[in-house]
Amino acid sequence: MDFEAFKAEVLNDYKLAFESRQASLLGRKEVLTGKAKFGIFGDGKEVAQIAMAKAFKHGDTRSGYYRDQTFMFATGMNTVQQFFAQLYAHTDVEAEPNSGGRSMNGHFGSRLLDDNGNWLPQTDRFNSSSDISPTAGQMPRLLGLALASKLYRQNPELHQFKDFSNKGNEVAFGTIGNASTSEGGFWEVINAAGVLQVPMVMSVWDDGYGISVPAKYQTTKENISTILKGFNSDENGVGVDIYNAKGWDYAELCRVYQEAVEHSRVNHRPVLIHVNEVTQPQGHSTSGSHERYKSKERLQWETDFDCIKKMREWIEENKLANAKELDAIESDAIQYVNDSKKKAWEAYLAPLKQDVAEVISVLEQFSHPVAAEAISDLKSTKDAIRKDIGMAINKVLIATIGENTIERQNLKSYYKNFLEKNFERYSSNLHSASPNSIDSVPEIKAEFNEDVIVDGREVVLACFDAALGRDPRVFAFGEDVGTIGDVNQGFAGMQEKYGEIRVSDTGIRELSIIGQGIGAAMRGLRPIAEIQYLDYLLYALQIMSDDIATMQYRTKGGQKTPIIIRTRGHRLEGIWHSGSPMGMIVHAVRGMHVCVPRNMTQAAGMYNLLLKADEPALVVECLNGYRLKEKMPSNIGEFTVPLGQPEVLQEGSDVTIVSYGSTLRVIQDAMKKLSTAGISCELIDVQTLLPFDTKHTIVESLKKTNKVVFIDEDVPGGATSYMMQKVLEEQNGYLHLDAKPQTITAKAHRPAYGTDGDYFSKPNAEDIFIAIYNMMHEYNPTQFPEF
Ligand SMILES: Cc1ncc(C[n+]2csc(CCOP(=O)(O)OP(=O)(O)O)c2C)c(N)n1
Ligand SMILES: [Mg+2]
Repeated sequence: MDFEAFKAEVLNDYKLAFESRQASLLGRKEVLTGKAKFGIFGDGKEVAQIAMAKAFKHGDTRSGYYRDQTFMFATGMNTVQQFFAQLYAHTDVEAEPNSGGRSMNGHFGSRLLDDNGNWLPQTDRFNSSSDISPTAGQMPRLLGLALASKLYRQNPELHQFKDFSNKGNEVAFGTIGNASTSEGGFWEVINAAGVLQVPMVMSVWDDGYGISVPAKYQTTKENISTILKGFNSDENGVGVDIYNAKGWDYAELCRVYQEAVEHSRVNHRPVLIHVNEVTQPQGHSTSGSHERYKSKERLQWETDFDCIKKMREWIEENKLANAKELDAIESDAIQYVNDSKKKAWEAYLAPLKQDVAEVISVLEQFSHPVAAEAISDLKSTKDAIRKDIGMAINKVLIATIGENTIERQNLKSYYKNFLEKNFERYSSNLHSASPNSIDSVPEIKAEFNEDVIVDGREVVLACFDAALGRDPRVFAFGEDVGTIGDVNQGFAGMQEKYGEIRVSDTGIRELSIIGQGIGAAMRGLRPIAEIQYLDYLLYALQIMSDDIATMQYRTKGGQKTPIIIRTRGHRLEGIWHSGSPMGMIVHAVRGMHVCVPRNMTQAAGMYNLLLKADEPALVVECLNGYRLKEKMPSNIGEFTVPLGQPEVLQEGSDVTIVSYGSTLRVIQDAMKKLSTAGISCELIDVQTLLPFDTKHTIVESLKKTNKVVFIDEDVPGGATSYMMQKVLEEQNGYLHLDAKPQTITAKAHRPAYGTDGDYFSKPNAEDIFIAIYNMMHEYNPTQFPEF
């Protein structure tokens, strides 16, 4: 590069850094003057991020946190105007592409999907996964984003997917604050990246604090790179290579990033860059001031070592520009940021003003004095928002209850429309709406040419074999999944057949197993991430809830992660091998699907469907079902079980029983006993808890039996209550009841060990018999005398 070009690049970098700083300063003002609710900014981290952006290439991807605005500006993934649009919570994704106004400011992400939910290419542009607030929550996903490059490089069958990867030459860039490295997920992912040897560049912005808590309370020896030294690669070349740079040293940062990223990209090596001596000029966020907890000396040091001040000094020392030239750059930057902010605010206000004007014209039709009051409320509210409109409309509707006028009809229909529009703004995109959503996959029934009876585990094995054979993007991993083909042999022989890159063992690290899947799925692959037992899903439930379940929603349809999580649960033995905490799970993961197949054939049909669709799901197989005999479908790789469609397993006339999973077999046992007592039950397997009976078929059974019992192995008030709400409230099942609806569940504790532990802790056939018999006794004591 010649001197002039070099000089121009440096000055452009300075301009960018200065603009970003202005955005932080102005952003804080916007919050303090009430135009935005909360602000968290990247001041103090500008120069390091510019250095990072220089090493970031098309196809690369970021998984970071709320300090990265400068990086987003430098890569063009955000403009300053878009940054302000997010601060104001502008709901239009054109104006605010990160989240469509759904995430607080500084939560970045690029659009990975088109308006129909289909993948956009990734290799011809810069990419960023979308940020979440839980500290270190970006780590699990980062591992998968990096792992995808390894798969794309090592599996030649994947080289055809050029939109996602150029033979695995892409690097995944992570960023994290120093204090957040205290989180378990950070350590788990650093170790896993070292084991996997994936191209991951982890930057730590070390400003010495996590809100008010200094490094002394966060990090052993107060230095993350010192204590990570043992990860450095050894003579075998394996490890996580650690680099250091000072946050105010532009030249050093540029050099370190070039070297570290190149090393990672070429050698597929994880690296960590500890960016030390970073400042926080405005403190942590708009929630408080740092003068409360930083010493005078520290505050003075932060002023002296401010990265922008230092960069300016360096430019002057090296005679790349003089003070006058730099002043001009600064005043241009100030002007530009001011203009961007203004444009963002006006664009944010314009549709609101329009909505206010529109509702006023509807309210003006009323002669009622309360309408005039509502109009004047709206007119006098400075920068009225949609909440003000909702309040004004209801003020009038409440005051005019009973007046069946045309104006009131108009206002009611206006209100309905208003709610629909705001549903789109604030509640849409919880799930995929793409042509590959679960609802668009056609049902193909299982076929059985001749009766081939096998162990259940052979059915899932054949399903996975077909999936791996059909699609090179499918890969499976988890504890014991590789060499032995999972603890129940569902992948037996698959590693030998398809290679270690497709079917692999992982360390014992549930959180990052899921992260591995999340990130890889975001880069076009089809991971089947296995959690050995449902009882250990809790280690991963946080990231399922915070990252997977929110992804479509928090990006307003801009990103997706079609990960399939496979696990096994329900009845077996002991406190940690027989769990069925389905209520906890379905409440934590709205935004995902939760399948609870009663046997391996149903499970296989669900896997087949999920692999054709593009949505994330959890499949809980029955832990006690692998050795039970099932018929092997002849179209094992093809047939699908649609989600959200219950199946009536046995018809009956007296009581409807709604259940799922392993409990169904216990119920069937109880039903035999009930039929000897003259009680006929209809047994319904819901098959999936999310979605739940989307066509409202269960209520049809209640119309016939007028009695309903919900049974499972969860705690009292767990998933049975969830099912009850769905059927009685959502489906209006209460209209058809002649007896109190009931739930039969496990006890509130986890099951004790042994057969008797199971018998007395979980619902057994006798419990079920007595509960249902008593229901019939109450309903007709003559026919069914006291038990
Ligand atoms: C799991 C979790 N715990 C607590 C918080 C609240 N919180 C937000 S930022 C933060 C401090 C993070 O400090 P650091 O990682 O050093 O990043 P910095 O803000 O200093 O750049 C905390 C405790 C959170 N967001 N998530
Ligand atoms: Mg910090």
